[in-house]
Amino acid sequence: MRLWGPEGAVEGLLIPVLQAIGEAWHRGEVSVAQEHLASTFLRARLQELLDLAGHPRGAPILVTTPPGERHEIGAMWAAYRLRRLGLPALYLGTDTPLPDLKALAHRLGARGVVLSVLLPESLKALPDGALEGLAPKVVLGGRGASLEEAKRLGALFAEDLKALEGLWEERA
Ligand code: B12
Repeated sequence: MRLWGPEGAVEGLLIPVLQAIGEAWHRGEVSVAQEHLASTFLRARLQELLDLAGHPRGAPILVTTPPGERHEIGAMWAAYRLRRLGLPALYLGTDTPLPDLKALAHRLGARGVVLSVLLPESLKALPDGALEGLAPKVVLGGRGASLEEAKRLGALFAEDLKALEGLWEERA
């Protein structure tokens, strides 16, 4: 971690290792227990980084995944990248029901919601306009998201994490 720096270690080592173990699980070469061990280790490191990035004040950005989506690393990494910019990103965990997300966003006065999507099916299951009005800005990203789906659902699309960062430049 020290030699690579935190971001180098996550992007250059931890995420590729998780991907390799996850792919091996998908091929049936690695057990559920082994995959859980690797995911739990990586999740703990990402949580540490999130904590180290501080707890900026202000209207939060809620980061989660859509209903049915339990791939969590992309969401945690997106939350960290926003936090590192001084933005109050709150990682909620995965698979959040939309009515609950909307209620929490309104209660906290959130400036936005960010959804990390790896399974395209999790978006296909949602009706047109399902993300409209969740928060002032709703952003979809990740390999399972697309501009077309974002438009259909009433959200913005960020092609990658750099684009996501650019969407919050005003730092209200
Ligand atoms: C690890 C993994 C798992 C783990 C998840 C562990 C966990 N706790 O998160 C386990 C084993 C549980 C799992 C389960 C499943 N998985 Co899986 N999984 C993976 C794997 C290997 C890595 C995913 C990951 O976490 N990557 C880490 C992230 C950070 O990397 P990334 O996805 O490249 O993210 C980058 C960008 O997408 C982007 N990004 C990510 N989020 C966001 C958000 C925003 C806003 C922005 C701007 C950018 C952004 O930035 C990231 C960094 O550059 C992928 C294959 C792969 N090689 O990627 C399959 C994969 C995603 N899984 C897949 C599938 C099918 C499943 C299951 C349905 C399998 C099953 N039959 O049960 C279940 C679904 C569970 C569910 N309901 O969500 C498929 C999806 C196929 C598809 N439909 O397109 C994949 C692609 C595997 C494959 N080759 O088929 N999986």
